[in-house]
Amino acid sequence: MCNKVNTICKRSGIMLQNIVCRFNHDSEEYVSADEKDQEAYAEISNHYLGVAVEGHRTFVLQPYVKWGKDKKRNTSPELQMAEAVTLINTLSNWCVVGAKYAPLLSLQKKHLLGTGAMENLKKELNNCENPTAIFVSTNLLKFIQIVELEKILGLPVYDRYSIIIHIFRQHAKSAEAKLQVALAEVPYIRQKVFETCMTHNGVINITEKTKLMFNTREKKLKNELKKLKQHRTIIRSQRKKHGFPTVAVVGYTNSGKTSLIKALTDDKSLQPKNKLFATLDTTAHEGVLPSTLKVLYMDTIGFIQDVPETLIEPFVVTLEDAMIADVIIHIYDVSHPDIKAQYQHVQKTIKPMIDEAHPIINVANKCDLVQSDCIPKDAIAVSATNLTGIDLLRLEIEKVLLAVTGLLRTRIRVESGSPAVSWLYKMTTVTNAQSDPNDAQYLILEVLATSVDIQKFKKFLRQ
Ligand SMILES: Nc1nc2c(ncn2[C@@H]2O[C@H](COP(=O)(O)OP(=O)(O)OP(=O)(O)O)[C@@H](O)[C@H]2O)c(=O)[nH]1
Ligand SMILES: [Mg+2]
Repeated sequence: MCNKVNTICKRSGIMLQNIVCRFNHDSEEYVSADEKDQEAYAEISNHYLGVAVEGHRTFVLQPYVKWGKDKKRNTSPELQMAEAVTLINTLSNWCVVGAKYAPLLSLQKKHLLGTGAMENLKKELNNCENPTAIFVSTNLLKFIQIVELEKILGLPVYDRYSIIIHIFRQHAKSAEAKLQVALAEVPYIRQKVFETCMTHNGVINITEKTKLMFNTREKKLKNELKKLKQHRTIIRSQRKKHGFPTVAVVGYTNSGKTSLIKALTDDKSLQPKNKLFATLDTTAHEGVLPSTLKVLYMDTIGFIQDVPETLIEPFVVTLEDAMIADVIIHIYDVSHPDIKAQYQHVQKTIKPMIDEAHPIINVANKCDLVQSDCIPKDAIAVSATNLTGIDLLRLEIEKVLLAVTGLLRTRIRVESGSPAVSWLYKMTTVTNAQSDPNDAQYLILEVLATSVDIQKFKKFLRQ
């Protein structure tokens, strides 16, 4: 349920100047102690990002550029609007009470809209039932645009960056995700403070101490993340040592990554949700392939279009970690009307993280919602919720994995109960064991092992 909140335009009034000036110039009080720095930062952060917990009755404004280089060609304003509405509905206690398209020539104008369009917007807001906020669905508004819109419309204004930060904040559970969210918001706040302190001839009137405060915060968060990353690297090398091949599942947000891993592993702890960015952490889940080979599936944060790079940068580091997996599954929602733009966005984002030969399996998920002729030829059709195509996908994963990891199927005859049997069970994947029909004292084991494993086994036998 949406709470009605005070619609006083907080960002454009005296309060803003007070906070920024205090932050910027009362240096001794604010930069001397770490704790005070954090307090000051929290105050500024709340101020610029707005408060989300109480919820908002939101009016969504979807701007789009009609022509020129900024026109988006692989999607449509309707599809962008649908995503904007989903973003708002993802936030607890937020709902959409009205929506409007804004065809523009550029997104750079001080008031964003022309005079006529602004008057129309005001009328629509008046006809709306108690709107308490406006979401302008563009990646990043300039501070002056936010201030002007708030002044004219009398409601707090959010852009995609700030809305996604609020979603991240609500969904971050682990220490790492919380640090990543904290880091992701710093560039936003810093830019807004800088823009606030810009004189009309474009000079940023800001003290070195203020700059230092942002840099220090950023550095501290990065260091803490680095420590967590080192820990993850150790875990990863242990995984490698124990020979678990890894499969990273990547894709647009809400495409069904978590559902797919749940279907492949039957891991009850996984909770797919009909929300954007339900998953923020990269987590590993054990599954078994048809040959009994054990494999680790990595669940990852979803992608989204039209957000500034600084917002996802802290998460890219974790994503890059997942991308060293032996195989990558790119899953997409084949029933989504914006499938083309979503697919291209994910491909474009992962490309710099992997080399060209890296094996990728395309999975067209939610095939239960479309006709079979809608499935692209180069993809495996799957329904993660009703398990269609999951067995076929497992076979494909195994085929690709065996090819990239150099694992070979080998039959080895060993004496039953001998140390050689234990060695093979410990060091390789035994997929089948039968007693030798010619001599019951012996076993014939089918194993998956690399040529290096086989050399090691031969050495072991010679000892
Ligand atoms: N009809 C249908 N719905 C599906 C299928 N797979 C997933 N869903 C639904 O799609 C929604 C999103 O699923 P998730 O598995 O959480 O998607 P995700 O990609 O992990 O999403 P994020 O972590 O938020 O990026 C949930 O409501 C699922 O029940 C499918 O094959 N068919
Ligand atoms: Mg998920």
